[in-house]
Amino acid sequence: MTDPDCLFCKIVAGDIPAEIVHTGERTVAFRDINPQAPLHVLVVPRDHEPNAAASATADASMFAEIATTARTVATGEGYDDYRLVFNTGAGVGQTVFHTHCHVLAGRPMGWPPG
Ligand code: IU
Repeated sequence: MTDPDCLFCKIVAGDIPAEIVHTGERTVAFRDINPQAPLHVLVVPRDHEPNAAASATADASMFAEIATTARTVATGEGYDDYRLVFNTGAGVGQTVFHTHCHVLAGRPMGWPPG
């Protein structure tokens, strides 16, 4: 399932360039264009869904796969500690409506998040 108007679908398809750091059967990971930490990668499912809740409804195993991909990317770059963020809804800052998991590491992080 893809959406022809979706930016991340175009990145997954290779139609828009991105710095891809990992490709899997069902996920792709690439560096965020506006990094908020020394490591800032987005893990996205290849299948288009507008947010994490919709991806989970479509296929509950997708969360596990995203988490596994995130761990592979973070530990592969030397980070055992990292933060995963799914912004879900414009009200909390989601701007791209294709499910994505932010993988952030490499600096101190406060709690609660802003
Ligand atoms: P958000 O959770 O929807 O706010 O995150 C979208 C992210 O996508 C955000 O961190 C952007 O910097 C990032 N991004 C990108 O990596 N490449 C792009 O071409 C665009 C946004 I537009």
